[in-house]
Amino acid sequence: MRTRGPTGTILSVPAISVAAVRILHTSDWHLGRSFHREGLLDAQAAFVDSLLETVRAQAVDLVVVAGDVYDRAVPPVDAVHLANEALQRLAALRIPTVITSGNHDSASRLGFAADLITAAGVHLRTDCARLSEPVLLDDRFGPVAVYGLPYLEPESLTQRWQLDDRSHAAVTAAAMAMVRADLAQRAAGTRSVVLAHSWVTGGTPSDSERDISVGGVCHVPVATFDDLDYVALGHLHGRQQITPRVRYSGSPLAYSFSETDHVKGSWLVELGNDGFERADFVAAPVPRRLGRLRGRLDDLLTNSRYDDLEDRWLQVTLTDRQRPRAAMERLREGRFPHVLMLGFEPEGRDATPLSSAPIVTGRSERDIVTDFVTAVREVPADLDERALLEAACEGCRKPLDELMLEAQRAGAAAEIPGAPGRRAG
Ligand SMILES: [Mn+2]
Repeated sequence: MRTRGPTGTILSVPAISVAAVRILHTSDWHLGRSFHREGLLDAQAAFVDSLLETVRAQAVDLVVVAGDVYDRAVPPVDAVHLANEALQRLAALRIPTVITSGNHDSASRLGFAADLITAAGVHLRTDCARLSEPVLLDDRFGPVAVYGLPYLEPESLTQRWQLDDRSHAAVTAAAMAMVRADLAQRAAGTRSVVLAHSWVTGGTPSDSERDISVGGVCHVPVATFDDLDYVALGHLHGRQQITPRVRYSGSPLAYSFSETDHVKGSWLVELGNDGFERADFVAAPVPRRLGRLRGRLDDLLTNSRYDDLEDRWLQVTLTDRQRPRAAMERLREGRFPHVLMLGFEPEGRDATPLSSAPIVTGRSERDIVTDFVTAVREVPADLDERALLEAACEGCRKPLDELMLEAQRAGAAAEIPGAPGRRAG
């Protein structure tokens, strides 16, 4: 393979020779992401350790990461350190690695010094101009060409590539035409692998992918990837196969409670003489299992049915008719220390939203607020609470000038926003 160096010099990178191609397919690391305020960096580091262990134990020849290395365009420093460590360890093992940018990555930042890093066997494919330039491997059956498609943004590429249709399907089809043009020039029997960060029609999303649909229709038909030996997809966070040769590895960790039942990890793919032979799933370490609980607080705190959930990260929905006081504290201190999300869906409550107009028209403020308390709590305000509500209504009714006068008397005029004499800065 010949690649253009940063100053226009031609660097020669020889094809990598292996016995039979074994590819480890992963994606959507989202380094730097947390889970409902729980830091995940240690869990992400444990995944990187397990990935390296798999590479060694399974004699992997090629690692591919199909986008969303980072969670954000400007990732936190410790996430950059972890990515740096992962690449250094892969390079030290002399395992060729192809990494593309996803919709969460900044292509320019992830692709920093890509030409220099290529020399170490790590191929950062973040530039659309280079998507038809494959990384080449050789095994005893011949060459394998690996094309990395960065996330293709319809907004910017439709004009650049002069396409009629501004959609993910159109830009991906255009990119694949370039890949096929390159492939057609290569030796007969060259096997092909493509990395893409797309939502292929038929794929199932979860709650943790960022919407990819801005700028056009979001789905890409699977036929766009016909005739390739393997397509390593990223973007959807659940592992799934669209066809045996077109798969999502999913994210290595769960990033939303909608992924409670997911099995996380990577695909270990083998290519033989005729291309795709098999794919086996390699599970990733689980930092803490997820769980979802629903019921009345007292039952959740006492029923032995929930023993198995005590140590999990939990999403809890309480169904008590009356919203219990200090529910989060009671759940965490009483039994489930790792509750991360708490919701209320009272039993028997009519879920149909009411129009507020008939409830408030022609009624006193005091009646409206006391009714509101009864409606949300199902218990009317007691005498002390009524007095507080009354005082609050009274406070709201006082004219502003009266409030300011009181404040001036208290020598605190500057504390009232917008009060005369208050100066900006
Ligand atoms: Mn993602």
